[in-house]
Amino acid sequence: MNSPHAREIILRLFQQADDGFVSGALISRELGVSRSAVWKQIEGLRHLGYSIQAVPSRGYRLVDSPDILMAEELHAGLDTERIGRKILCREAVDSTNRWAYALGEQGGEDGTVVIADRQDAGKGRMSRSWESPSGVNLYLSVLLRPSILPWDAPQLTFLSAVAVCRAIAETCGMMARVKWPNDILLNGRKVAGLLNEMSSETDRIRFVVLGIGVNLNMSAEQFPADLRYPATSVLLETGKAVPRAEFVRMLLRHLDQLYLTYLEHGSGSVMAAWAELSDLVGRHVEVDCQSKIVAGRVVGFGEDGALLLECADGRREPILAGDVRIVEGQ
Ligand code: BT5
Repeated sequence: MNSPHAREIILRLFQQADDGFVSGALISRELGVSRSAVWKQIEGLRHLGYSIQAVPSRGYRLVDSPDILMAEELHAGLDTERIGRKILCREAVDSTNRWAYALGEQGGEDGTVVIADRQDAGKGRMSRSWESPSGVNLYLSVLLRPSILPWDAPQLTFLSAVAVCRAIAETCGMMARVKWPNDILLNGRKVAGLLNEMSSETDRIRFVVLGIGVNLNMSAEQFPADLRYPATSVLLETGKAVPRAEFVRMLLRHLDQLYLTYLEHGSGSVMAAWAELSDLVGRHVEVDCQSKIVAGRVVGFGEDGALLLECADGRREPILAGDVRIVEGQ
């Protein structure tokens, strides 16, 4: 048995142990290897930063886990149906979206999740960049092959947004808000960004990549000074560090539940959940659509995820992409 698979089994046994102890005999039985081979695997885990106590006649006990993102550990506690059946982790990549996109082109499986500890060229929308220091945050992309029409794909951004808000709420009890189209705000500051990319033919999706970046434990000094929008991390808002592996599992569970509902029942419930997390309806905004700026009052969101604006002349304009600025005092 290879080491990653053995480590996954041992970490799962620790999670399932009632009193925290797992006997060497049980591990050796589950792995089908000798007691000395078990000891070697335990040493391997210690080497990765896991603190494991060995007590004669009781066995091994996991005292502390390092805050690393390792596929075996993420897998060990995961019970999703579609998303995360395969998880790949790397220490550094240019961009997890690029990595997932390349996997998509090579025939990668639906539901594959890729995670990096650091991105050297993290991507935002419209060729902008995403600050991605190591050891503190989450940079994750999911490869999906949904049988939906290409023009429905933007709905998946709303699905990611709801999943991120739910995972943040479960982690720290704070309700994040969504800002159309792809920002997640905590106390009015950007805590996460989403970037979905797609490969399609005229009326068929080959695959979609859901890119999710969440600032979990980033410190104030790690943010560059020239951000477009005030930014924050969960740690900065709550004073508590987030164990990243736990957060990933929660996020994948929410994504999986929402995705299954979406595939079975359509976008209705996802869009309704998203609209509840948005406080834009009724606000006066200006939307920078690159080629033009459109001003108006937000009256709702279309099923395709468009922002519906009522302009000064009474005209209703659906906007599919752009950057929103709330115009105060109207
Ligand atoms: C986004 O773009 O918000 C989408 C970000 C998506 C990042 C994820 S990480 C995993 C996956 N792999 C990737 O390569 N990307 C995805 P946009 O709305 O264009 O916002 C980008 C702007 O936010 C930048 O121009 C900065 O001003 C600001 N920014 C950059 N890094 C930030 C950070 N870590 N936190 C908050 N704001 C940031």
